[in-house]
Amino acid sequence: MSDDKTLAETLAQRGISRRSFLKFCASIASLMAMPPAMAVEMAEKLAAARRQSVVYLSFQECTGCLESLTRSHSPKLEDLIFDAISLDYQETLVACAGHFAEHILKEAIEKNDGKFILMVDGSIPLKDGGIYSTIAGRTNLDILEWVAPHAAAVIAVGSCAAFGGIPKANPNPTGAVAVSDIIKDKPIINVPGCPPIPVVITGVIAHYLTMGTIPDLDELGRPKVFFGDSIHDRCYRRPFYDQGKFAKSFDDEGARNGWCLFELGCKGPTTHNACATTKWNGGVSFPIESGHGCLGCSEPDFWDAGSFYTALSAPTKDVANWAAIGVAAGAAIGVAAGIANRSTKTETKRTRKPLTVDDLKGKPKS
Ligand code: FSX
Repeated sequence: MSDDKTLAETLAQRGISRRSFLKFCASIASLMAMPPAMAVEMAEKLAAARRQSVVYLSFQECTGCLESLTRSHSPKLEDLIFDAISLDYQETLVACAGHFAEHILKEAIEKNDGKFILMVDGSIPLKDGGIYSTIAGRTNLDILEWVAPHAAAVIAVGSCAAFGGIPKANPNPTGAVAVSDIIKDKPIINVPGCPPIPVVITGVIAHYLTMGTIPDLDELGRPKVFFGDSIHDRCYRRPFYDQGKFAKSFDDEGARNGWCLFELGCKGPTTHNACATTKWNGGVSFPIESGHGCLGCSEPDFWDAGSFYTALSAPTKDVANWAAIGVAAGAAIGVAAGIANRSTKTETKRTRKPLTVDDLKGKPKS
């Protein structure tokens, strides 16, 4: 699939207009909180770029990450991104099978040694010699340790690759670990979520193509531009939280009025992701907008962090108390997390540490 054409040549060949391309660049620049002028600079750099080789490996996972990436919405940002990269190997999408597929992977590595981006989804099982997930007779560990040293950088796609995810959930029967537990000498960008947001995955690739560097990362290796705010920071139901107005069940008056889902177990206050801003399915909605609390799937060990339907802190007896707690917690979170992040003071946002449950309860982090 790899070729030596520039992106501009590739797009022209595919009948994509300059206007559509500039629109695409403006969307990506906006998504990454760049000033509008950067869209033009991005367009120039991208147009001149050779198609970036990408090798995509899948390990212990459910294929939800790839489904998310490929079933993305219009405008076809992802289609353009796939024009901008040369996806030289992806097991699910590759047309051939067996020895031919193995040959393609080997060829992709040799042809762009030291230059390709390695995308990995799924965790890596280590127990019993890694036998719980093998491809063509090789363990996931063996394949990762073979391919990663030849990559320029690694993108760990999904919570399984980034943090171990559901396969690592207690009692972790396969001894699953994250990519960063194995690979120590390469830049690794974690793009968690179960699955991750498609435009966040492609935004990270676009950043690399445009800047030639990986984006600023938080302490968990996630791009700050997408994971700098909590779901709670950006949630459209946040005013109800601050007013102490909470749905008590999924079918009560509060739920019908669109009140805050905190008491129903929403993990938005401790979860960092862009769902509330980019949304899903073409920007139509996201879980909270659909009436269900956030599960916290982009945080480490989210599956073992308690019931999805238990509130982060114990409910108090009356609404007045909730209002007081809500306003105080809201103010604390607002200051700590920087509601002012919505302004252009992005540096403040990007240096902030992620909130934890202990932050909400006023306990110091251990
Ligand atoms: Fe994990 Fe992805 Fe969840 Fe599934 O590849 S992050 S189980 S959506 O598929 O790895």
